[in-house]
Amino acid sequence: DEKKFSDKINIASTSGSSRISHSKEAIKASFLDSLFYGIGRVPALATPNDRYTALALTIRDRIFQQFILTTESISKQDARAVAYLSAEYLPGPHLANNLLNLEITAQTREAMEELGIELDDLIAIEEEPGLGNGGLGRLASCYLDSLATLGIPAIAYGIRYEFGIFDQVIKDGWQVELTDKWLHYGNPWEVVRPEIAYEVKFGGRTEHGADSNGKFQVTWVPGSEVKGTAYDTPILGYKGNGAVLRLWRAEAIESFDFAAFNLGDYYRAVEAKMLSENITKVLYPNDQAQGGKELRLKQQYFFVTCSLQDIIRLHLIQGRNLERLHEKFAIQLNDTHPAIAIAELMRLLVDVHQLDWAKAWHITQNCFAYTNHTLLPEALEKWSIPLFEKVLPRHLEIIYEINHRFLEEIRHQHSYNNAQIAGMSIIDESGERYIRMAHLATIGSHSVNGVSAMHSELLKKEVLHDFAGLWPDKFCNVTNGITPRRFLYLSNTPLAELISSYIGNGWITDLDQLRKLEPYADDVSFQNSWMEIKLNNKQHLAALLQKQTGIEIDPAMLFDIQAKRIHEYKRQHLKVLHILSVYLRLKKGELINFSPSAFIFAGKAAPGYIMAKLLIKLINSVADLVNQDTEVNDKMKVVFMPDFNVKNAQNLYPAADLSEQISMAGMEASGTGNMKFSLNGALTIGTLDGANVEIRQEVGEDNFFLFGLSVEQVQANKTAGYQPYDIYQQNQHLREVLDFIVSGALSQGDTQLFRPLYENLLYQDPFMLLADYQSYIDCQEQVHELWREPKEWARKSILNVARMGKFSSDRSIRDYSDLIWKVTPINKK
Ligand code: GP0
Repeated sequence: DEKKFSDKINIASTSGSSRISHSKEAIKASFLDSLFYGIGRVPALATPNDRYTALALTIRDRIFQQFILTTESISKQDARAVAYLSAEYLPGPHLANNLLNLEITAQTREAMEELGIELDDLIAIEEEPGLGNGGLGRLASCYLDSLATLGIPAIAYGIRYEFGIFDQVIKDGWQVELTDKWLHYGNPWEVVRPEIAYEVKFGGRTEHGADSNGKFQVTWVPGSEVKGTAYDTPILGYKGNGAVLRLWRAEAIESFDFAAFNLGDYYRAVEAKMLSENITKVLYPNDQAQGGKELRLKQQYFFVTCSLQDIIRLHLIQGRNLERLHEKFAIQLNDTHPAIAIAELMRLLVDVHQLDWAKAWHITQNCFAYTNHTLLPEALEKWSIPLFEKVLPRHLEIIYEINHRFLEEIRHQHSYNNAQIAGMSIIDESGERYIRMAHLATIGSHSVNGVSAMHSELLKKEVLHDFAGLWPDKFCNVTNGITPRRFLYLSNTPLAELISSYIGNGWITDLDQLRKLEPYADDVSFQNSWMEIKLNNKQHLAALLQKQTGIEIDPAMLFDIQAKRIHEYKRQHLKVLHILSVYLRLKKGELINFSPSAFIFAGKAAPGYIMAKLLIKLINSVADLVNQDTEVNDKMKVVFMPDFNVKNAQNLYPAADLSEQISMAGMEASGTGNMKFSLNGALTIGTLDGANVEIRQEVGEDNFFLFGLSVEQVQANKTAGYQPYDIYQQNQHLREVLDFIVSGALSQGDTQLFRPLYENLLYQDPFMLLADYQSYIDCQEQVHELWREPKEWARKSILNVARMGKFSSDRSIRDYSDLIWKVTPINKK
């Protein structure tokens, strides 16, 4: 029957039918159909959310139309596909982006207008899926956008957290976390696929014995089981192709505790359901740190096994041989969060599909590639053996076997000594025993990459040094990138249109074409239009901030912005020291060449990260003092924008004059916010860290404000026994600034509140703020000097944008495709 059905349908002609056209009239008709028959509403009773949902469904139909065509081409061409495994995604609001990618914004706006609806009101209603913490999750979404745009067959796998990253509100200057309720009003973008579901086992024990044919066989007798169900969100690339974001939700398996239910123990049966669903309840809100939490390990294993079982199913239904899995799938591990996949694929191939170990290992190594995102020691995932054994007893055995074979190899074929072997082992035995996930990922993959040139070098020099010596060819670099669709075209449409009117719109899919702007960098009328757009964007942001915080800022001020997770290594407090230095000097009448500035911060702190939360309080305390002080508040304002997320970010980047990228050198793997600011015409003040190095190379030394110690200098300083207190004593101005923090002036006379921060800086200062302080202050003087030359500033701003081509995520995805995945785009139609 099914054969007949599929034979009867010609997808290309059916989905191209006029019923789903992109005309204004068709959109209007579909909208009303969705409202009436999709959600059963009449206009008089329709709430704003009903209208939003009806439009989302209208657009979703049109996405599926493209999506179906892509899927057809992929299966016809039998192309190699990418499976991207990531515990986090931050797609941002879908509606406006999908309209842009379908190129139907204008007619949709008109269609809505004719119905008396303002499109922007509907766009504003959307709650974004906050399924990630920051850079890492947003990177995954930029990559999915580029995969779809380039037409590379791809499935992105992840977790459908019911509660994503918390909403941040500021109360009395402190961060308060509210639960995210992104699913509260439903999610029109996703489609549940109840028939795509897999069983997931946990705990229990293993049995070793022979099967009925006498073959050695391990059986995992689990302690509990849950089911993972697929929820698909089609992701549309620019002008056409589609990829899918497949997120897994944990549910109770049907048979679960049926016995208890039959006995009348209703509560126990329901409790089992509840416990099963816990696995995908909530995203862990820590950026870069691991707690060793059992539930977190379960989340990781849960989404990994569902994804791998799905990949195997997709492979087998095409009638392919499992031994050729690696020829059809390139599986990318976004950090070590999904690294358990190495052991899980071995288990599926050996225990479930009965392949022999050597064959399974060949397939595994050739499927997987691993991206490392950090050198921070506290962010390198490790699991204590007892915890791991309790949750995944069979995987522990498999990891021991992988490790044993690996250590034998390096001992005998490469004559490594015991100390080196201990350093490279998957098991850390220096104290309590741990599994090092980065080692598992490195050993089980054919490729390991860092996320900027500098980070990839440091990875080889430090964290994975001995592995790089053993397998030099395994290591490579893919510098991060961002999608120009969302982060320029969508969020800064006036600038995008100005650019297109000068150089055409080829840049949207070929960002290097921005170079064609260079000849206009000195063109006065182009400069004027450029800066006028910036000013409008600043007006827009000022209005938003006024609404959010009540603080008024003058759009003519220099907008100096630091927006990213709050972290000591990112040094938001260095920015605070600068602000206080400006404040104190203005008060004394010492600062003459200072142009009025608005200092804007945004970012969330991990709820358990005390120092980061104190930093937010400090910023808001400085804001309170400065903004009330009539002696200075026409020259400076300080604002903390609450709830930094993709939606708010899209309002920040276009309005920035100055981008703060001031982490201690060697700490920020890449950064991607740095790219978003620069692509929107902000100049960067930054250290030689992560991708800043490459941004400076591209835009030119003269168009980048550089300060601070280099990585080598940081290391030399540390070796020499860094003494922040000496710097404090030697620099009188710095001393005044630091002492001001604990003077009580910021805290109604309380001299204790900020003391932990102050003492940390004076006596430890692990991120060397004091060492970089003077260099930063001096560099800020240069910023202000340039700001007084508006033409020069405009010129540099234009050159920054013109030279950002390298940082398109399209380039990153091409690098991954050529260097690592060996995949090519499909030909459509
Ligand atoms: C790195 F290890 N990053 C981690 C992590 O757990 N979470 C996270 O967001 C970030 C890096 O800090 C980064 O430098 C990088 O650009 C991003 O991953 C994507 O590679 C800051 O954006």
